[in-house]
Amino acid sequence: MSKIKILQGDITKVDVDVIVNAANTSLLGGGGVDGAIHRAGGSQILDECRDIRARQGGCDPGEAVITNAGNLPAIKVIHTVGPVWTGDNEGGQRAVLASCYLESLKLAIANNLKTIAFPNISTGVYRFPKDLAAQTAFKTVQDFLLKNEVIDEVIFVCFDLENFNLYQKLLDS
Ligand code: AR6
Repeated sequence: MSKIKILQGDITKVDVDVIVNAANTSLLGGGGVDGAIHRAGGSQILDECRDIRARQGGCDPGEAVITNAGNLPAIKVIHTVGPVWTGDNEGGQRAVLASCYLESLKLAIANNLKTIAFPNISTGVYRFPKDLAAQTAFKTVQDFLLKNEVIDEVIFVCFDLENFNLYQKLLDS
């Protein structure tokens, strides 16, 4: 059975070991899924993001950092920063997006977290084309799971129907 699942809904409600946040380089919160996670999780998450900023500055695109999950059902939140789409993959944005998924999975394993939920990173405010983002995310996770047996479950949590349908097609193929 596949370890990859898809869901349509709100990632803040998903009961897994770790949920991933589509943050920005400041780590200080924002709109979209970032705003939803900070609102639902409470101030503990922002406090820890501030500590990380004090230690290492923010978080570069394609990198990931981890905090506790405050009031969320998950144990931890991994904050990763997706690429801003500027057209034509000119800045290697596809590789940066793949790196978001890969670094998040590695960080989950390093923290002994075995079930992980991802939002559709960069497909909101950062305007990454949804089909290209879905292909990139799905392939990166699929390849990772072939080589790493530690992760038990990866859930792609799609907020909108368009993304859900794209992931459904990838899962069926
Ligand atoms: N649960 C799951 N997915 C969600 C939720 C939710 N509660 N809310 C929105 N989405 P975005 P980005 C979906 O804009 O494009 C923030 O301000 C949304 O429909 O949240 O990576 C950050 O601070 C879309 O498919 O993130 C950054 O400044 C996906 O999450 C910037 O936005 C990502 O949309 C990051 O932009």
